[in-house]
Amino acid sequence: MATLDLFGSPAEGARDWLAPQAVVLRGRALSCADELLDAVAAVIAQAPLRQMVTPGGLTIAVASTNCGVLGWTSDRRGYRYSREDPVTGRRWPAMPACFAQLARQAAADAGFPGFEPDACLVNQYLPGTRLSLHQDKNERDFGAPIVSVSLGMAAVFLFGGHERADRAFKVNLHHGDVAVWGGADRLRYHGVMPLEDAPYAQLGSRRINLTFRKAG
Ligand code: MD6
Ligand code: FE
Repeated sequence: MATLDLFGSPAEGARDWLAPQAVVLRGRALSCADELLDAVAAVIAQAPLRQMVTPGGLTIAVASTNCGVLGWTSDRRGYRYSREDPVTGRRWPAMPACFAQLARQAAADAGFPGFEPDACLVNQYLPGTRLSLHQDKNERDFGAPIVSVSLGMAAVFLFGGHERADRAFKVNLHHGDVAVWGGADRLRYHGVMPLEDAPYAQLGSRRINLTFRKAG
């Protein structure tokens, strides 16, 4: 029922721990979600969504862009953070104030005070899009956590161990949920299962994920 969907995560305020230093803050972004989505549209207008290519030459299914001082990019030469958007040749758009504030506060709620992200990767998923298991290790310092904000259609997040073959938990992420992992859990494998088509409110058949990091 559409009315149930209006409330996003079914358990606003709950904290679901995935590991000692990894938690999903249910509905943490709901109160500012409309503001976040307006800011996402403004970022995409300046730095368009694009499908990047892996060093191995495969096209990444997720469409991405960035905001903040540094942006995550991938091409035939490798994965890295850059100050310029290779598509426009300009700096990435500034990180909107509401993005930085949410990331900082969610990190503090999860036990990581003092998080100051300098990079926000904006990912768009369409029905069928998946993200295979990987570790985030292009950042200079693994001392800072990762903050991941889900907007739009729900997704099944995979949260694994420190080896690719380790068993991964499946976690449903709804509009407004914020996942935070850091410390001993910073380098765990994670990914997203192929998205099911269950249109969500004003975003329709899309999921937007914001991933905040301290990259430089
Ligand atoms: C997500 N993205 O889009 C999570 N990590 O829900 C990632 O975990 C990610 O998209 C490293 C590099 C690119 C990514
Ligand atoms: Fe990742």
